[in-house]
Amino acid sequence: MATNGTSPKITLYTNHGCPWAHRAHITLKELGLPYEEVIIDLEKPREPWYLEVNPRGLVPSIKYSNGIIKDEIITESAIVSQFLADTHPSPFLPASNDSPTAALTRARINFFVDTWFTKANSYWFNIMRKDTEEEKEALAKDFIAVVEKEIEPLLKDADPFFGGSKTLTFAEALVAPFILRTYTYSKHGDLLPKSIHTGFDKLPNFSKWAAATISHDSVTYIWDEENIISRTQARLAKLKIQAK
Ligand SMILES: N[C@@H](CCC(=O)N[C@@H](CS)C(=O)NCC(=O)O)C(=O)O
Repeated sequence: MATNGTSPKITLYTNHGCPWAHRAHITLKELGLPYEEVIIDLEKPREPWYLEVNPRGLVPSIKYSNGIIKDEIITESAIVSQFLADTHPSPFLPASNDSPTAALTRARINFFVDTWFTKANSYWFNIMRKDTEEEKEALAKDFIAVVEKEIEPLLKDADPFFGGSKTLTFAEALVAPFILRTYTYSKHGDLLPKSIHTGFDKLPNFSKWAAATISHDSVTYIWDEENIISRTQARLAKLKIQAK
């Protein structure tokens, strides 16, 4: 069993518009860990002090102390979330020696997250970048087909969360920021075709799981929908101009 030492002191370097940083917010909230946040302005070049924290200049990063560990910096969203979950074992991500089936639970979660990111996640951003409605609709169809083939079967026992869990898990923490953006951009504004959420609604396992996930308090508490939609519209317009 990992040792927690005394209660931790955590600083999260973040930006509320970043889906990768959103993973760390969900994890911290779900584990019930208090933290201080430092917002990094991603519109400006990173200041030298932040490049000392994270030489890659990306968010999220954390600084973590617990009486045994002193002011250690951890970077990369999946590693940050994994570190927090492993240091504070709970049903969110059981420690591998917690029970005879815990290692299997972890393997299933890892496979689900891997499947979302290797098979499905790139679609929504690629769809947004297409110029015509026809191109967007064609790729949206492929996206729905991939989710139906690859993701829907992995959610057969979701109740409502991954693997039959009644509470949010590490699987949701890593994918929820992207599911939330996909639904939001398809339902509101003009970033993604409406056919995406109507297509997803026809997938019984996925739609039930996604509805529970994207309405969960740990997922929504830093979410500022209007601001994120308008920033994404501006970023996309800039990318399209650069591509010409
Ligand atoms: N692989 C990184 C990706 C993090 C990332 O791309 N963060 C973006 C914001 S969403 C960032 O910090 N970008 C800095 C920049 O664009 O200058 C992770 O998972 O933490």
